[in-house]
Amino acid sequence: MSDKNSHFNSEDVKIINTGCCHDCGGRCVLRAHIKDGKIIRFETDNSEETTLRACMRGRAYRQRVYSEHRLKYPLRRIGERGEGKFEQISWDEAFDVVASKLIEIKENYGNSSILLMAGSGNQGMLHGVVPVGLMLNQFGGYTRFWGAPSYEGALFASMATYGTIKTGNAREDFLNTKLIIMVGWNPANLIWDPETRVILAKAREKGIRIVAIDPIFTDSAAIFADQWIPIRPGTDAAMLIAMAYVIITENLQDQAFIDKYTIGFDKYKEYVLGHEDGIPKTPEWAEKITKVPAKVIANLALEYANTKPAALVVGWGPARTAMGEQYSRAGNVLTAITGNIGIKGGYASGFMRAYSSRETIMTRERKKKKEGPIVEKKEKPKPRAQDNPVDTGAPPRKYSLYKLRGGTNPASTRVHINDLYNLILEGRDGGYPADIKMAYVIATNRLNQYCNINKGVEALKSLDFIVVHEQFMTPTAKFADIVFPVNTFMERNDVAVPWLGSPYYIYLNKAIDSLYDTKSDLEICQELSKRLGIKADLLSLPEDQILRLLTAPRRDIKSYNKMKKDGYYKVKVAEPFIAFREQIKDLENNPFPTLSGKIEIYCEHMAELNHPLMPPIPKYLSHDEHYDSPKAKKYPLQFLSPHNKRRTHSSLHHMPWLEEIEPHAVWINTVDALERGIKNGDLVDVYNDRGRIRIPAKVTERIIPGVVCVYQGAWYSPDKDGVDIGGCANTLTNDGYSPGGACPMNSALVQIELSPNPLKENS
Ligand SMILES: Nc1nc2c(c(=O)[nH]1)N[C@H]1C(S)=C(S)[C@@H](COP(=O)(O)OP(=O)(O)OC[C@H]3O[C@@H](n4cnc5c(=O)[nH]c(N)nc54)[C@H](O)[C@@H]3O)O[C@H]1N2
Ligand SMILES: Nc1nc2c(c(=O)[nH]1)N[C@H]1C(S)=C(S)[C@@H](COP(=O)(O)OP(=O)(O)OC[C@H]3O[C@@H](n4cnc5c(=O)[nH]c(N)nc54)[C@H](O)[C@@H]3O)O[C@H]1N2
Ligand code: SF4
Ligand SMILES: [Mo]
Repeated sequence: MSDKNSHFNSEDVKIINTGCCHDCGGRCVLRAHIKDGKIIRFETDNSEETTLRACMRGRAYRQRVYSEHRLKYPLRRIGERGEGKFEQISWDEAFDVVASKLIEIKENYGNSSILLMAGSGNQGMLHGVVPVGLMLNQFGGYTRFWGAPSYEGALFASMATYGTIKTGNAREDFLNTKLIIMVGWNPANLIWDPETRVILAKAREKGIRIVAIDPIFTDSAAIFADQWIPIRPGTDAAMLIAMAYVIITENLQDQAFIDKYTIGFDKYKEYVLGHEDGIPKTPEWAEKITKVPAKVIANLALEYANTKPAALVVGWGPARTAMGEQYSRAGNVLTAITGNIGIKGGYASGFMRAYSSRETIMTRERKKKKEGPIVEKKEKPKPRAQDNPVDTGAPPRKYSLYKLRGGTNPASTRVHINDLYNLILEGRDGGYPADIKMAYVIATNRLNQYCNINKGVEALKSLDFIVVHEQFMTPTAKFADIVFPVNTFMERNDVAVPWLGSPYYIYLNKAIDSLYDTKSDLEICQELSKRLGIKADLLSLPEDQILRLLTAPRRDIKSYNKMKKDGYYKVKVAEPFIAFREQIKDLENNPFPTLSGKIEIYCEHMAELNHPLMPPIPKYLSHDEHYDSPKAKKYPLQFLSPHNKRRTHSSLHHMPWLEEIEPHAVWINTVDALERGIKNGDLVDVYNDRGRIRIPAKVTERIIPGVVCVYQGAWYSPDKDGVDIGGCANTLTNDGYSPGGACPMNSALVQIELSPNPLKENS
């Protein structure tokens, strides 16, 4: 078969347009070259801009598809829970066991005793969690979580400030700005869509000034930035508030914008100037907290206020902390008081989800036709989260912004995603809304990816039954009673929608038959549904038919067939999206979707919630696992666990090509290493009261003193003493959550020492 876009064709090689949709903000094109039923190589998108080029992880994907570690057939546990001992069983047996357990547990304890632990492994519309959610909804429901590990602090702050999560400007608009400030944002390594880093490279070439604020000298700081401002983790709110101090005292705020579009500036001013608590939030005040010199803070404040338009990008990493939403709110407010909202080259910092182009088109169409909702009656709606009967009619969660539409689901039947181990261990007696008996685990390496693994082990061990859909024997799958072996992107059809409203879709055409005795999540749910007595509906249709139904409401896909043929569909966009442009042009007819209709510097709804750690204006707050807490005496190092270029969470573990890119290690500054007698490459123990990991040290100046970093995603692997020699960050992190719902993955305190030398101990 010939293909004009390929340079590598031969008669016996067929090219299938497919893609990769792991959860890294990507969704990228892969063109699989198939020979004798096997993928022999991948190309990626070679078409015109915007390119949907796969990253190195996608390009290396053959090593994952053909990994010897793939799960090959259904498994039943024979050893102790978590021991990892299983026997092969038939699909029929596996389906029978799971269906009968589901029925038994439902009859004896009710649907709320079934906990759905779902994750982001597959971002397609059809596979992964989607069929399981549909099946369990029809089965009477389940207990589910609220809160996303990625961004809950940012989301809460966005809702509180703007009443929506649709903030930011489209990527290409970075080329219209004069200054980009990246706070805790590393798009050189982390994918937000395949084009973001290309745009930033172009911005740099254009001479647009870029500043990076991060405790780590990231690849983004190195590649894109003119200035790197190292900062103590968890203290950015103090820096942003001190910037507001400089702007206010220099009278550089955009007063006309503030008067017209915001409420509560005066209350914020009282706090910033110190009239409220006697502490003026000067750059000198912030220097002591952040370790950023007062002069650097003042200069950046002056630069931001005097350069218009400017884009302040308040990233998610610093919001993945114990007081995450305060930082995000402080950033949002700063963009408002400088009037950088709703304008070309500006950036309404917030959730950081520039919805775009795609939505603009849909909205515009809707307005034009004045025909009401996008989903017409004859079309089957997308499966909706709120269809879970266990949540139906439940009153709102106590500290949610329940008066606002959108954002976090307010049902009080739901438990925070980082609090599920307490839910399992304590149940109703502990004040939780359910007593959990079984976990249904799908597309997540739950144990590995959420905080406090040792507590997680205890919780999973206490359950009656666990079923896991997986492709690999992950640390979580080891705890299953039944493991369903699942196929990969390459072995089924799906459609994926990218993050950030990027204007394109990818169609993942099935490239090869399912390997071994694996099935798709959809096929598994189809079989289970029969045994659960669930009537045929969406789930029973063939893949392509379901995909047509699921994509039907997306009017900007002008040709489904073209999307399927090409493996992608790029939506033509008239102009880049700018959040709140309509509000700024005509506020009267387009109020902000907040309760006041304006940008809320002071949020009355938050004030009503009356939570001591949820002030209605953004504040810098310390907490009990911060650098200045009593715990820091025993555990003086702040621990970060960001995402990195080699991995997508824990999904790409068995890929030697990717391991070569960056060996797993704890990053530690030369000063801290010297103090502890640690040399580059030494094996060290990183520990706190929650656990201990053992990994090599990377001694580097790229991280500031007092801070250490272990990139998330390495597989938890306890030795006989319980020391995690896999070096999983979450062995050390705290399973709490901020008042607004942020997971505090970047707010742990630890100590480091050289690992015991086995040779010495044995002698
Ligand atoms: N310490 C620390 N921890 C973190 C973070 C952090 O910054 N620091 N970040 C958090 C964030 S933002 C996120 S989003 C989470 C992600 O955490 P998870 O959602 O758990 O993501 P993965 O670790 O990639 O695990 C996904 C699993 O799904 C499997 N999988 C892939 N495709 C399929 C499929 O089609 N079907 C099925 N059944 N399984 C499939 C993969 O093999 C993999 O084991 O991690 C969080 N954890
Ligand atoms: N390659 C790759 N790309 C990905 C992912 C992946 O796993 N791999 N995951 C995707 C997913 S699901 C998500 S949610 C996003 C996550 O995207 P982010 O949340 O942006 O990613 P992180 O790497 O956790 O954090 C970004 C930066 O914040 C810094 N940081 C941490 N704490 C602080 C702080 O207190 N202050 C400041 N100023 N900086 C701080 C870290 O050092 C890091 O450089 O990435 C997505 N993209
Ligand atoms: S791993 Fe993420 S960025 Fe890389 S190819 Fe896959 S979807 Fe794209
Ligand atoms: Mo995430």
